Amino acid sequence: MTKYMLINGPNLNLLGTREPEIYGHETLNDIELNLTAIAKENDAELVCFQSNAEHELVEIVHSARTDTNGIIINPGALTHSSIALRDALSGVGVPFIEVHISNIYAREDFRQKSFLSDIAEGVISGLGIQGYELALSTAINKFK
Ligand code: CA2
Repeated sequence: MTKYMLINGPNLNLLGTREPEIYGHETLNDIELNLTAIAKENDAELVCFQSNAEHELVEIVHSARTDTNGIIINPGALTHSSIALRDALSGVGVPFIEVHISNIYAREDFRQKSFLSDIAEGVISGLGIQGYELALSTAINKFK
């Protein structure tokens, strides 16, 4: 059975509670349940993980090294700052898709630099939470 990981970074546990005009009304739990169902329909396993701590995100990426076919990651604000997360993703060699709910290129200047995009298989930004579904379907089809 193929296995995928959904990783969400800092503050994404707040989805659905504030700033709905930017991040929508759905909670992280809604997203995780929906994606888990999509994975199951495709005979795949999905491991969901969220943390506000950079080191925990690095550790979960390391744990994907031996048995995970692909990673879908919204690194939150660490997108714009974390060389450690970049090195972890590059170090494990597991293909990943970077997802952003908002269009980071239509926001503040500091959001327009990603430390991950150039080593990602692909980037989805600005399609709302549908971006996660598109990323998972692509991962299931592409990373076997
Ligand atoms: O658009 C995205 O998905 C982001 O990765 C979200 C990050 C932001 O720092 C990135 O630049 C773009 C922030 C996540 C914060 O999520 C919240 C959700 C609800 C309420 C408050 C924050």
